[in-house]
Amino acid sequence: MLFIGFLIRAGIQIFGAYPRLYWNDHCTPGTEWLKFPKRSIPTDRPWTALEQERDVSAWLGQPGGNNLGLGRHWHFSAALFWVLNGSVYVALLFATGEWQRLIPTSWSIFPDAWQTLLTYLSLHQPPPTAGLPYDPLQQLAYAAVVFLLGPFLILTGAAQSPGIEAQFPRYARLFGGRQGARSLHFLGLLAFVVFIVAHTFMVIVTGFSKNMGDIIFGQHQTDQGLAVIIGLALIASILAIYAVTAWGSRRWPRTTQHVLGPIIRPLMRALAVRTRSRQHYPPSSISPEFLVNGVPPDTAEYRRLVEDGFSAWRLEINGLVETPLSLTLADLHQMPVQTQITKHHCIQGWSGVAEWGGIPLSAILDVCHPLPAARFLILHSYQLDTSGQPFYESLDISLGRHPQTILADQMNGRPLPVPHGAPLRLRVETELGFKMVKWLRGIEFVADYRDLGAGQGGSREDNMFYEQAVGI
Ligand SMILES: Nc1nc2c(c(=O)[nH]1)N[C@H]1C(S)=C(S)[C@@H](COP(=O)(O)O)O[C@H]1N2
Ligand SMILES: [Mo]
Repeated sequence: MLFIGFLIRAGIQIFGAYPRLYWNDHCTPGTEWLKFPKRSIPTDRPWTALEQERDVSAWLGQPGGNNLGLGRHWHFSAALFWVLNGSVYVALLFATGEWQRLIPTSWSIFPDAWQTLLTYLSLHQPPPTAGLPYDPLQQLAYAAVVFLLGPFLILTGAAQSPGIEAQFPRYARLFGGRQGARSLHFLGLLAFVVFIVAHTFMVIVTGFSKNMGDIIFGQHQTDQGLAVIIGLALIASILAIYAVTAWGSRRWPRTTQHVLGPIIRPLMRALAVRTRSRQHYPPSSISPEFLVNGVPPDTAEYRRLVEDGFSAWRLEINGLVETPLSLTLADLHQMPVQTQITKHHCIQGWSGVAEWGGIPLSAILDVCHPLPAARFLILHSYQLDTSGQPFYESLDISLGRHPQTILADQMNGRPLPVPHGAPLRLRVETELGFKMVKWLRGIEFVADYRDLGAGQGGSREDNMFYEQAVGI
């Protein structure tokens, strides 16, 4: 109960970051099958996907407000404990023979469950199945939740990981793609809520104190009063835990990031850093409209660069390298070019497919020769973040050698447009979009990112409490 409540609450929080559901991975405005609020997007001015984030009430969301980063920390930490807890439960079911409570052994369960439903609807209480504590409808519902709905949520959750989809592009397709997986994951959440409401209702109306005895002590012959007290106290404690953790997260977001971060980090890093992108989508899957996040740099310096066609632009490569470089676009065009058609996953939840062309980062590493002490690349942008500081992100140096990590100056066969990061932006295809710094100014090699900004590994980690390596 504790973990599924965290999962549902934090799931609603995450949904609020992009409250639109699609069955196509382009997320073309107007093609959503569900959206909140109904108000549509501006047509009279450029807009960014970030404007579609919605505040979530703390009654519903964990931790409430506009808090995607912390919502993800809660969702993924709870998911780990929920899966661990569920695995122990299922292992014990089979180790003890108790699986027979849940798994029906005869097809007659379906007509029997239907009869049970009719009995309930006629406001009578059906008898439990002989030898079992549950009636057929109950058994079927429990079996479906434990063995179908639970795994379904795990599978559709995993299908939303950019790391998993990059390495196994066909996996997400089983669910209709990235957005299909997100839509199904949302419907799974609704199914869980319906089950919880119906289950709670039945516990109350079919003999509350007797049922509490069965739930708490495994019998209802004695101590029903005590079972009710313990049961209600447990429910009250769980609700109090949600309230206190939601409030605490909003009050001390950095502390929350530091407490929950280490729990989810090994998985996040494994999916972001250890997976290899092997995406080769056909040109026909390129999105007609690719959404934008981040507003182009609004500085005189950048405007001058745009005006003279980026001829004065340089990519400065420095820090812990043997050979610092200062590269013009013409220098970059001397290097080997790579194109790739890949799927972009924004942390908010939207996606899009485009063809990117540019220089493999590994080619740059081969020329600048990072020193052994260099463990991270810092990508610096011309753009100022919402905090007023230059946008930056860090990347594990090992990712620089991944096959589809490139510095792109081409999009869909044309020079990179300004909204998408002209003249040069990063593509790192196993991670979420915010790592792919646009309007690049330079790359700095460092031993640690803790001395930069607020020390969390990038602008979004510093200001929005995201993780540094984001394979989910
Ligand atoms: N400099 C800079 N780079 C940025 C951002 C930003 O705000 N500033 N937004 C990031 C986010 S959140 C995403 S999803 C992608 C979006 O890339 P696109 O605008 O080409 O779709 O760029 C990333 N790179
Ligand atoms: Mo994003």
